[in-house]
Amino acid sequence: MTANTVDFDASPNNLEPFWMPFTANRQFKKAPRLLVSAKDMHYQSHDGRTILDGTAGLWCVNAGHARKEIAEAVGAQLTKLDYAPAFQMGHPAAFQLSNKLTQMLPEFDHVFFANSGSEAVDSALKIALAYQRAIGQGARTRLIGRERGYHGVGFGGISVGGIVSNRKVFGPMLAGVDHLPHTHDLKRNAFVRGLPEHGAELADQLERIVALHDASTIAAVIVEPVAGSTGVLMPPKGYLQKLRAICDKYGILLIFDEVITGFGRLGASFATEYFGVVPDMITCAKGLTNGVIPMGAVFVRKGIYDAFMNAPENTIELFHGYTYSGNPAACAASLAVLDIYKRESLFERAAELAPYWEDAVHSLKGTKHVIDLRNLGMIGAIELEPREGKPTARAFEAFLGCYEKGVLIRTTGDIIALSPPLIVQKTHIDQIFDTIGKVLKTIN
Ligand code: PXG
Ligand code: PLP
Repeated sequence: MTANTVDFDASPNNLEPFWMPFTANRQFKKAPRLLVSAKDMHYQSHDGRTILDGTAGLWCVNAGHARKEIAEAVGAQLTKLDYAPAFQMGHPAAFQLSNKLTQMLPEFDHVFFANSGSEAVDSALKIALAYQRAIGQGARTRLIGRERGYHGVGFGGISVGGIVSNRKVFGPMLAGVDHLPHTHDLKRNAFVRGLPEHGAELADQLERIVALHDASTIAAVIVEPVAGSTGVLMPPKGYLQKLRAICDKYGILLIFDEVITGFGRLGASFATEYFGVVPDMITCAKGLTNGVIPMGAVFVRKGIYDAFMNAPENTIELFHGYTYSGNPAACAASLAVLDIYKRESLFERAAELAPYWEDAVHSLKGTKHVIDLRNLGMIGAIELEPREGKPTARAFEAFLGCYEKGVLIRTTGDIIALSPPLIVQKTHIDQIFDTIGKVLKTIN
């Protein structure tokens, strides 16, 4: 090697240069957990162990790991057309995918592509502002999120989001944002199966926000139909319907962030179908490609796109987009996984398994440290009593304990969140909850 060449193979096993996302880097690098291969419901770790995936990666591998059909479709796409400019040019797969996606949700007639959930959220917020302006409501610039909401990590997403640690060190963020209260209420709703009975009235807080700022200043409300990242909070019965009614009353757009609930997680295509509540926009990502190629998307309800189409035909209607909007390989992955979802009826399968899953979640009632159990579709949550003076420590020990015993779970704060691939078998479900139950008994 001469002085001015770089040896790209130097120290390939040095863990240091990678600044890992949402990770305790120093702790991890002292005792790393590397996943080196995956198939269907299982990972293999670098130290040769088989790990059952209780979390579909990060809520994204809904059709299970290493699906051959997806790999082949992506490979074929890369060989045929690797990349096409996204602005003022097109390629067939992006149009094909938009058609397939809008067929899934008849009230929505256009799709905007991004590369992650965070970008989908930023795109939706920008479309909301631009739409209000396009219909002569340009004073509507306020965006309303919710406490404990997670909408990714862009400045738009953390502004409307409500997770304190994701916001507090990043300055003032977007101006003119306000937040609804969260709906978590252990006093009234602990250990409820499915949707909580109490709390629909919390949607009326939107009336107070409207009274404070005036409806004429509010562009959109964004919520997760089921809050995932914050630790799985189900909407109280009637809550989403009330939000929809209040938004309608005041001309406010309603955005459902379905990055987690989209593509079968609840045993329906999307939460909008599951709850029978139709928002004005839906953001999605994750299950859109089975997680294998980054992609996000925004569905817009009929009429929204049309409102942008009034200027002369040679004008760009929306000054927004990404180098990789509708990336060919991502489109190919998505088309292939949509085929799998349909062919294997995975959304229906999730609905059929949901009662078994519910019983398995609630079988942990009475287990040491457990203060609440929650479930909906193929989502489960186990809330632990935080260790005195050391919040999150107990749940992280449970995570490590389960990993040691060959089950991947996910923790956030002192809540264990579970979301297996939708190909999960009953024996896997038993293994997940047996393991968690055993581990909880052994930790302090
Ligand atoms: N909105 C919602 C509702 C999400 O759940 C995002 C936006 C952002 O997506 P991207 O692709 O930018 O990460 C998400 C992502 C967890 C966990 O452990 C959840 C997410 C991401 C990573 C971890 O709960 N959700
Ligand atoms: N930064 C610079 C300097 C760029 O040229 C671009 C895109 O051309 C971006 C950021 C945005 O990148 P992307 O389109 O991948 O979001």
